[in-house]
Amino acid sequence: MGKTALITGITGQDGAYLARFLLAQDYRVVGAFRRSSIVNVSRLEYLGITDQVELVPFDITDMGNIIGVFGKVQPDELYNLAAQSFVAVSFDQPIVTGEITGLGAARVLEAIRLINPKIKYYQASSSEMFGKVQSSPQNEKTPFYPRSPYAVAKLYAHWMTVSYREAYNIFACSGILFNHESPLRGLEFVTRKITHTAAQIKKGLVNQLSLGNLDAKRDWGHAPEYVEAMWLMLQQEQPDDYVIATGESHSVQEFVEEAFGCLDLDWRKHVVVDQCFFRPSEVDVLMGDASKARARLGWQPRTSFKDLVRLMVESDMRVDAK
Ligand code: NDP
Ligand code: GDR
Repeated sequence: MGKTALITGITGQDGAYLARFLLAQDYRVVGAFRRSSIVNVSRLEYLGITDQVELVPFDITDMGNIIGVFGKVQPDELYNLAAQSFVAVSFDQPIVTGEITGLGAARVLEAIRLINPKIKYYQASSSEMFGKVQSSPQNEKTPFYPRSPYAVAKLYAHWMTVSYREAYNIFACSGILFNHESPLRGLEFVTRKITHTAAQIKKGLVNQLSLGNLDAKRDWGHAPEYVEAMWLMLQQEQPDDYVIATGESHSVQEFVEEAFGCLDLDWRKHVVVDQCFFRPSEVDVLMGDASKARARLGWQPRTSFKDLVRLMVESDMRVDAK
């Protein structure tokens, strides 16, 4: 058995794909999950890896729990993916978002400093930190301008990562990942909401898809490729921060057109715009420049926009909601 990796947020989209990737690299993978009345390991089940991952109860808001888990697991690498990750909800729950998404990272970094500063740390930072973009495309040098409580919390976690690297020499990396999607994406995010509902319409189960801002543009990539970049960052000689993106930007409407097109459906007959899905402040357009990752990590995206939409639609035609 090789190194030990501890993944917070193991029950999420990226946690599942990262666990699969690390298992294939012969890692011992420990997944830290939040205790609830029903523990949802459906994504690990979907990938057929539940039995290969050691699961430990973990809550990123509880410092004692974090210290206990790190002491017991003794990880070589720590991937901090746990977050309240839905931007829309962060406007309704700004404090809990700050506790989990912002201060959570600070607790994890502090536990690393106290228990074993040799643990390598990956922080799941976000293109949302660029928010109201100051220049385009966005790279590691682009100034940040967060536009939601989620983005503000992520920005705090990002700077704490940089700060612990510089102050305590911890091998801490911040991966500034642009949107990445898959059949395992949560149903509340716009891509999966579109592909899942389009499939439901095709199956005759529903007739309407309600969306918010169709003009928002995002740089959408394929999640399994993005978790590889997380690992690559921790294998370098020096810790650093990297933008991970495709370099292409498409609107929500383009995603809708593509998804409905895959099913020979006329989207205009089914899509309605509902103000309730608009956000108090919006991120209008994001487009990443991942040339540093390409040069230093040898990382590049492999799935085109059209192929991403199609693989999600096809998956949603095969199965029901996860
Ligand atoms: P998900 O929302 O699918 O997963 C989030 C994970 O965090 C879940 O496992 C969730 O557990 C866990 N979590 C939430 N609160 C706590 C808590 N208090 N203690 C412990 N665990 C908790 O996110 P993704 O997999 O899509 O994203 C992974 C990370 O990357 C997140 O930090 C996200 O903000 C960030 N990110 C994601 C991008 C994307 O496009 N997907 C882009 C850039 C950054 P539970 O199942 O119990 O809710
Ligand atoms: P985002 O993803 O906010 O970019 O955050 P989301 O899919 O929620 O929204 C993308 C864009 O689509 C617009 N939109 C809608 N969004 C949702 N969820 N539902 C709708 O009905 C709808 N209609 C239009 C939004 O306004 C927005 O402009 C994701 C999360 O994974 C974050 O955790 C991560 O950090 C960023 O991606 C990068």
